[in-house]
Order: sequence, then C-alpha cells, then structure tokens
Amino acid sequence: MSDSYQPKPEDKFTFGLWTVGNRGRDPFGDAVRPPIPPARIVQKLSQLGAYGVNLHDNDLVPIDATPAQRDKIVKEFKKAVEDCNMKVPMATTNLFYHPIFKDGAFTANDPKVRAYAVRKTMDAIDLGYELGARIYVFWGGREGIETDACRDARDAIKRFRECINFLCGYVTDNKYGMKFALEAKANEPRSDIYLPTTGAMLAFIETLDHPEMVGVNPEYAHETMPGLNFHHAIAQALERGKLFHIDLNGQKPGKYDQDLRFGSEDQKGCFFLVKLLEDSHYDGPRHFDAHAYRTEDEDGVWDFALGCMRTYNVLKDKAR
Ligand code: GLT
Ligand code: MN
Ligand code: MN
Repeated sequence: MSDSYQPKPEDKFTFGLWTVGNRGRDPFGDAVRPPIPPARIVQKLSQLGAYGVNLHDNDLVPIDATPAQRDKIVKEFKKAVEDCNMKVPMATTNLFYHPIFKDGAFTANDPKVRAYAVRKTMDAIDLGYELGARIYVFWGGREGIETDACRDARDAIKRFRECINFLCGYVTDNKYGMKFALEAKANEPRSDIYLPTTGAMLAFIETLDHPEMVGVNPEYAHETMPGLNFHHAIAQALERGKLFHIDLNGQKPGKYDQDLRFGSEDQKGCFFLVKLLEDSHYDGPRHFDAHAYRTEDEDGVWDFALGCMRTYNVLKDKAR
C-alpha cells in the first residue's frame, strides 16, 4: 500500500526487537509464533519505512553468551543495521526476566543482586553505545513489592537513586553523551511498583545528582491502565523539556498492560496526543511498544507494524 500516509525514515518510527519479535506468550499460554531473527526484523522494518530498531541487551545477546559469542552477534547485527540504513536510537537493560531479579534489581534487598544489576546495565550501556544509541531507557519491572513487609519503601527509593547516580557517572566518565529516560508502569508485573507514574518519575529526577541527564519515557498503556490521562503526562514532560523518548501503543483502562496497536483505542485521545507531539516539535523517535495480536502469524506482525505507523501519519495529517 503506497499513499501519503506511507511511513518514511524521517517520520522517526521505531520498534523494539521485543515488540515485533514478541512471540505471543502470555501468563496462560505458550508462544504462538516462531522467533524472528534480529537481522530479519531490521530488514522488514526498513522495507516498511521505519527509522530504527531498539533493544534490550538480551533481545540480541543471550544472558549466558561468552564475550566471543557476544562480539560475533553484535558485529553481524551492526552490519544488518548499516546495510539497511537503519538506526538504533535507544537501548535498555533486561532487569526483569532472570529469576535473580525476583526481589528487584536496583532496589533488591540483596546487595549482590544490586551490584549485578548495575554491572549488567554498564555492559548494556556499552552495547547500546556501540550500536549508536544515545537514549538509554530504564523500566524497573521488578522494582516493587507483593508485601511492604519486605523493606522500607524509603530505602527502595534511595537505592534506586544511588544506582542511577552511579550510572550517570559511568556515562559521563566514558564521554558517551547518552541521556537516560525513566519509564513508569503502575502495577505489573509486581503487585505494586515504586515510582508508578510519569509524574512520580519527574519528581524523582529532580533529586538526582545530574537531573539534566535524565528524562522520561512515558508509555501510552502504562498511564492508561490506571485510568490516567496520557496526554497530560506527556504535556508535563514536554513543558519541562523532559520528554526524551515515548512508547506508543493502545490500551483499555483498568486492565493488564495490553500493548495493543497504536490508535486501536481512544482515537480522540490519540488525535490530541499526536497533535501535542507535532505542535511541540518533539523530534525524538516515535517508538511503538506494541505487540501483534496472539492470533497473528508473521505476516500479521508486519501488517500490524505498518498499521501503527500509518495510523500515526493519518492522525498527524488530521492534526495539521
Ligand atoms: C517490557 C515493558 C515495556 C518496556 C520495555 C523496556 S520491556 O516489554 O512492558 O513497556 O518499555 O524495558
Ligand atoms: Mn514500554
Ligand atoms: Mn506496555
């Protein structure tokens, strides 16, 4: 399909390896799609008109890879990205999947776990830098509780701050020129997560040693799940120059994190959101943290990705 809504690299649309690569697992059912190799994801997205692809360390490099295996994988991936004229604007760390993080990563009670989480993030920052990423996202999926008896919540905030301050120092010492973007989500996968909203993140940032290095990565689904107005969260971030990245998708209020197709819910809200981003001249990536539906095969994944991007362009045209 080629029309005026056709995505182009200058639209700055990006997807995560974990989004289009999502295999459709949920807490009650297994994968429904075979894995798509990262190089094919890059090729397909570039054919569709995307600008780039983002990743967690372990979306590309298995957690148990040897240094030699890591270097080989990264070299091949870099070549695929360059061959397709794609970018890797954002990278992040998986600090939630491995059982070691069951009590948290930066906020875990065991100091060895916290040290490992910081070390893992330093390695992942190196990886992101090598691939060209200058935005580094932190989503603290395990930084929460099932019972507040496990620790003093004030200690959790202090530990989180100490880790982010240390990592800001790491980036500065290495002259990486990277910025951090903190991503909030209220109540999944832990029962309650610390710093659950974009507003809480914005307040926390002002308490850091280098607040100028740190902004937010708000996600449509994450503010909408608890019934908040995503548009207003984005406005608050924009107004303070803190919108470093954005995760677009679809979500019905009051439910688990659905990561539906962008524009599939609340078209009026999406229209005002796109209008706000365009009116403010936000020039960062428009990242789709959306997962193709479990009923789709791989062709459906690419239709889904194209649909997210075209919908943005339709709304942009209407806003204009
Ligand atoms: C995970 C989460 C997303 C975050 C990703 C970055 S991982 O899929 O649900 O919202 O953006 O860590
Ligand atoms: Mn997200
Ligand atoms: Mn989500």
